Amino acid sequence: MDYIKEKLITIGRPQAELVKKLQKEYGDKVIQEVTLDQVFSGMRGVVSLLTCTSKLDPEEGIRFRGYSIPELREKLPKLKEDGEPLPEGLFYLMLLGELPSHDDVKFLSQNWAERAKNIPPHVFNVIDSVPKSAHPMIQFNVAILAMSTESHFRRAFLAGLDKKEYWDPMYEGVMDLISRLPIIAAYIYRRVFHNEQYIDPDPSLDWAGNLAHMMGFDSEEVKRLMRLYMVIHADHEGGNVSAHTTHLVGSALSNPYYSFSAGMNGLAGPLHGMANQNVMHWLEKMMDELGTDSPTTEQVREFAKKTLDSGNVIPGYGHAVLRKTDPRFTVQLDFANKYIPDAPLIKLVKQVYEVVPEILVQTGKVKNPWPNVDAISGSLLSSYGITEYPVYTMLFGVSRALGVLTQLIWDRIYGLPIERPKSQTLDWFMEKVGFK
Ligand code: FCX
Repeated sequence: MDYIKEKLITIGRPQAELVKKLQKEYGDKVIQEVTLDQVFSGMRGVVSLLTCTSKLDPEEGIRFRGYSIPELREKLPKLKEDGEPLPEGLFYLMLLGELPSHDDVKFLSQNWAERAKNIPPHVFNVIDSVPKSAHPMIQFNVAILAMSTESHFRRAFLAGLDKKEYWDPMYEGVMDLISRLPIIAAYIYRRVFHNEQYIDPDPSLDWAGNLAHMMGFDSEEVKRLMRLYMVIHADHEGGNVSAHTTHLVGSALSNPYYSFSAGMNGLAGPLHGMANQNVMHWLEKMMDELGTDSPTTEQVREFAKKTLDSGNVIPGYGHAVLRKTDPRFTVQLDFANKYIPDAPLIKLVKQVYEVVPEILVQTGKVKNPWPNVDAISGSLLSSYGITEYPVYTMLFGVSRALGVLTQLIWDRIYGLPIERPKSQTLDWFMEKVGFK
């Protein structure tokens, strides 16, 4: 057993006991009242999930096991003093609830590089059988499903493993899956956009650095950006579509591949992870229609208004929980201001930021007029040469694996049951509220 796994269960067993005790002794305590409005507006604010990896504050943004993004950038191990933290360190923090050392992070980089060596050939055959024109998220997802032939969890379940031990094969599957996603994503990227000129992994590199390398970007600058991208997209507490779906499907004791694949189908929706690609389409359409790469701020304002008037959302703006500018947006803007202050796309992102919040406020209905993570991530990638928009959501997905799959291990440590909320008919709701 590797030492991280040993540490996990040493921490996990008492936590699982605590959850059981809490439920047994306080199970009948009322924690919240739910209004009809909450049910009809997508369960906003309804507390119904136990998530340990991260927590989202509407004003302050995401905290991973209590640490904000600026704190993580300071405290998580980096390869170089002026670099970005390694996503391996964030995984360690989310899994074990404590900050890793340099050695812990090195162990994970090496462990994942080793595990990534054994992707079965049929996974690549499955990708190759899908047309290249299919969206990368389709190719990514069929590959994830195809990898489930390797599921430790399914094998252990069929062999009759005691359910208290389910966390163990789940951990193994999650580690395998996370280790392999960069190879899969880079394969799809090179297949679709670089004429199948594949690049072998370099096992001496870190997980995100290796992804940049296999995509064909070997500069330290792109690797640094990739590390940042992989850290900030990793988790956003439990109720967002990709996290909730992964957890829900996992609650049926589906293996990590099935569960994560389900989450990725949710990430591919335009109101969730696909927004990063749609922001780029929106900016491109603006430049096309205006016939210039550098529109005036007034032109940007008019274009945004036109988008709203035509009944469309402005991608990259708004959020179901956040009520301030997303710190994941801010950290990317700081990064751009530091390293590529003159990039034309970043200038455009800033112009949009200048005018869109005010326009959204004027609608009188948008609860959060501020930018989210997707408002800038594509422009940043594009400014560094990763210009192929359709891969942006897939890269988001590679990162999201870190959080949602860590939580899946914890779900099995806690021994959480199959999820089954209650639904009601319209008549029931009408009667309940006394509708006449
Ligand atoms: N542009 C135009 N209208 C918007 C808007 C936007 N950016 N954001 C919200 N609205 C509208 C909603 O469509 C809704 O209109 P309706 O009453 O006519 O149906 C109204 O404002 C109230 O919605 P609100 O409560 O503020 O927002 P929701 O919680 O329902 O939705 C999302 C949140 C994120 C889905 C919404 O703000 C949106 O569609 N944004 C654009 C897409 C986007 O950027 N998604 C990425 C989000 C996130 F960061 C991620 O998951 O990656």
